[in-house]
Formats: sequence, structure tokens, C-alpha cells
Amino acid sequence: MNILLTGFDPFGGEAINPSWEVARALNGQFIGAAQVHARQLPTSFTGAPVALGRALDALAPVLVVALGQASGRAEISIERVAVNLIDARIPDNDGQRPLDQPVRADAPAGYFSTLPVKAMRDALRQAGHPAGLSLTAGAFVCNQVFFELQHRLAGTGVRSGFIHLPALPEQAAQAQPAPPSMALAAQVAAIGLALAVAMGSTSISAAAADEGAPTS
Ligand code: PCA
Repeated sequence: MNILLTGFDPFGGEAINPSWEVARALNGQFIGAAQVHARQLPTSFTGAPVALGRALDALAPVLVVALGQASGRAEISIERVAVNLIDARIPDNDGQRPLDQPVRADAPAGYFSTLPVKAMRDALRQAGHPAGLSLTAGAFVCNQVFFELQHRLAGTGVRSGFIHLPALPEQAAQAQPAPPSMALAAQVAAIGLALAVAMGSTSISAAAADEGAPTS
């Protein structure tokens, strides 16, 4: 069983993106018998849906969580709804800045996350991670990927959704006043736990648990 965990390449002139750093740190880990596969998506309106589609086709995942950076947010931000709108506030990594366009002209206005968002938030908070629910993933590439993901998996029963992450401390240090940030190790631990909760488990580990075998 495969879990797809995506992150983005750096964008907006930055040198690092926490979403990819977190995804690649969890690559290869197991929740029960399900293994995490990290894939990088380009911060590109044309490239990201193609890369996402390829990863979905190749892995046939049982769970998909897409990660993105949301500078300025202080918590692990579990998105609830993807909206059928692109309205780029800055150019993407191809220099494209589409305005007031649908993600898909033939699709509904929005899709809800199919992740257990409140159970994830509560588990994160209980473990000491600042976490909250969000009603907007913006109108940039993250929301586009979230919308594409929900559209492609609608009706399949495969759980999927999007989580925005705070900046890393080294990113925050470059700005005045410094925006909120969270250390990479804390972000990795939080997303590992979030994945486990989404799989109905309590932990993530480096080795596969043989769930079919008797325990005694
Ligand atoms: N964050 C951007 C796109 C890539 C990323 O990590 C966003 O929030 O849309």
C-alpha cells in the first residue's frame, strides 16, 4: 500500500520550501504496511497538475496528503476546502500569473477535504503541535493542486487533502519583522502524526509493521 505525500519546490525567490523538506524527510516511512512516497511538485500552474497526475497513476495510493508553504501562518494548517479558482498574487516559477480563472471549467465550485481534519487537528494539539483548520488554501498553485487532487479522487474512497506549513526559522530570519516559523523537526513530527491519524493509526515508523501476523 502506498501513501503519496507531495511537497513543492521553492518559489517566490526563496531558497527552500518546508513542504518539500518535510515530505522528503518522511519518504520511505511506514504506517502499518503502508509506505510513504514523497514526490516534489513544481510551483507551476502548468507543471504541478501533470506531476500530480503522474504520481497518482504510478502509485495508486490509499492516502494522499499534499503539503505547501504558507508564510505568515503560525500553525500546521489543515485545509478544509479547495476552490475552483486561480488568482495568482505572484508569478509562479514559470513566470505565469493567471488571474480569475477556474482550475477546471467543467468542475464544481469546490471540494471538501476527505481527510479526518478534526481528528488530525485534535491529535496534533494533544501531542503539543500548534495546529488548526483553515477555510482557504488561497488561489495560487497550492489551491490548484488541492482542487485537482480532490477532483481526480472524487468518488474513489481514497482519502486526500492539503496541509499548509509555516515557514522554517531560516526563512523567517531573512524578513523584518520576522514572520512566525516552526522548526523542521517539529513539522516532520507533526505531519508524520497527521498521516498516521489519517490512516487510522497512532504512529509512523522506519519499518513495516506486519499487520497480518498474530501479536503473541
Ligand atoms: N505554497 C504556495 C505554492 C507552493 C507552496 O509551497 C501556495 O500556497 O499556493
